[in-house]
Amino acid sequence: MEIRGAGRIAKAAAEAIRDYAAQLEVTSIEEFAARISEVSSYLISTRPTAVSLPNAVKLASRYSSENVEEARQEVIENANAFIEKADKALGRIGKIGSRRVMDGDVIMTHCNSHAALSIITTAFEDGKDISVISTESRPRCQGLLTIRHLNNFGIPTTLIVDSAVRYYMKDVDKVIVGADAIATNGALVNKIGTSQLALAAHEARKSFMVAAETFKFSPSTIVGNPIEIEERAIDEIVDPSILKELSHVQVRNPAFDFTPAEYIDMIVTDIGSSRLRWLIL
Ligand code: RI2
Repeated sequence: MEIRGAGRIAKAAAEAIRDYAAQLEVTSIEEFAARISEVSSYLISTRPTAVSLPNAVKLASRYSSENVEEARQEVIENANAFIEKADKALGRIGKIGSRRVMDGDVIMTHCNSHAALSIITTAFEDGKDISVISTESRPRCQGLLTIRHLNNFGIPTTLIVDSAVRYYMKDVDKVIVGADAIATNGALVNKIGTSQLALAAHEARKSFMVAAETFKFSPSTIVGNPIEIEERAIDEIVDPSILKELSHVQVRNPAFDFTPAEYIDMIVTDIGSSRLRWLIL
């Protein structure tokens, strides 16, 4: 949790692979392969939900040479290419998505998505008179990072508790959120509570937009593999010692939820946006 945001997690993994490959002391290509494979599995195991992480690791750790020095160089170049692409993707998403933001829009966002924020801040910098309603995003309260970021841009922002989402939806024109993963059936996996924003937006006939780099799409869902939802420690919610007195109580803390494609109006990516509810890249 020191690195937040699925995109930043992906970039950090690519940097780790690159730096590891650069300093790796091995005598054979077999040893190089084994060590790269070992560190790749380790990195992937750190966060189970954000598909950007395995996608980044797979793209960064590719090589074809049988020569250690050449293979090392390939990994370094692939990792750098991924990092550069990820940086550019945020700018592209901001440009593409901000075209859909209208002057006067009130935008609701959830958690702390750099991709969603790129759309919002680009629209503001283009001169659009917008304001934002940001959820607190319990239990880690990443909404506090979002309001600080928006405040730095001078964007009028209102912080609300997660349970006030439906109450305020009548004041909203658009919901813009990020993505930890997108399945091939168009379903979104994002921070817990995203699906209640989508449901409330759907009920109130408000537009629901997702901002996601192409490396957030999950290739393994093509063959029906489910996306695992990370369940985090209960001490993020409650002092575990309280539970000692409450023998009939358990606490659950899923970090992400699923939003079905039918509640999503648009997915904005670095290669364009789509109103299609079923996306196959
Ligand atoms: P960007 C975050 O989760 C939030 O769920 C956010 O919507 C999503 O990643 C995408 O964020 P976490 O990975 O990649 O920090 O757009 O737990 O920054």
